[in-house]
Amino acid sequence: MISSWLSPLIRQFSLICLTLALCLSLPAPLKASPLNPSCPENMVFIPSGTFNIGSDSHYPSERSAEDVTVDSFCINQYEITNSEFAQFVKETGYITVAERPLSKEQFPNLPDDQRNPGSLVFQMADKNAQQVGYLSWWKWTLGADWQHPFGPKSDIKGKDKYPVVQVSYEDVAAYAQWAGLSLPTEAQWEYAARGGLDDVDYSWGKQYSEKKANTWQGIFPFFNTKADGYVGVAPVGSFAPNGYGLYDITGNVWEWTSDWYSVGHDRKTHSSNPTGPSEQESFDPREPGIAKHVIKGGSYLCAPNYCSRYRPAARESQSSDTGTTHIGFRLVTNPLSLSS
Ligand SMILES: [Ca+2]
Ligand SMILES: [Ca+2]
Repeated sequence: MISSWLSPLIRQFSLICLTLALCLSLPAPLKASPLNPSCPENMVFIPSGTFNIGSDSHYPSERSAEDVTVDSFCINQYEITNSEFAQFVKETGYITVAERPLSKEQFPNLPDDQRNPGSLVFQMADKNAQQVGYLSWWKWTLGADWQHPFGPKSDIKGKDKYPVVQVSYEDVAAYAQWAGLSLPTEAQWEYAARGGLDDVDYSWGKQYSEKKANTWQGIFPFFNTKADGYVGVAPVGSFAPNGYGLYDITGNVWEWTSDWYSVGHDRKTHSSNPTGPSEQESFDPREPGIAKHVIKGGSYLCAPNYCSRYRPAARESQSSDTGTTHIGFRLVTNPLSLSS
């Protein structure tokens, strides 16, 4: 998703800054949910089971569908919100990748205006344009970060219950460490997203509905009819939950998983609790040489004419050092960990 010339720069910088994440405070003990003692607060218990991961009837990246088994686990009921991420930053002083400048020592040949902190921001195309270049709707924007998702003139005031965005994989992994939780594997995420429904395309059933999740109606990226009530991000829980009680598991914002990306599921090494390929095996033919993670669920930018990935089986690759205005996350934990 990020421009190929830009990604290596940010990637190198992220690795240098990795030590920040390792200096975080130890996680606080998890408190059990009063409604579901097997899981921490704000999490839902997902029973173990076998399901058909992937799809043979959609994008090639979803093939081949195969049965896998996952153990029981707990998963956040909602996408992690601005309020929750703010608490993490308040307690740890964590600085996200998008907030870090690129130093002259690290990038001596980089022009000054490209060394300032920033991130990628979605920009709608001119509705009168006949066509636009692939991914041209992503604009590198100085000053864009989780507190200013669309640049310095934007903010998150009054948006405590909106999902946090502009967070890289490094950022969400740091949050998970602080919270004492984990990023879901792709298999865990997809199993939970199905909500107990197998052999259907959507987390709510067989047919697409513009009322079931925050997606894009109209012709992407030219115009959005707002038929579902939201042109952009919606507060978490604005749409009905799936069969497991999970809100916005498809749509609203994409969600990071711990799996490295490769095309299809053939590189999954086993059928029980699969974890995907290794970092060295990660491969996206659109940007070879850049290891990427799997993101799931689609977002408010996914439309029937482009990126119809508001389905549990759908998947996309994302440079691990890059957040955008439409990627967030939720976390998981093992129910047995609560006994400690
Ligand atoms: Ca929408
Ligand atoms: Ca989502």
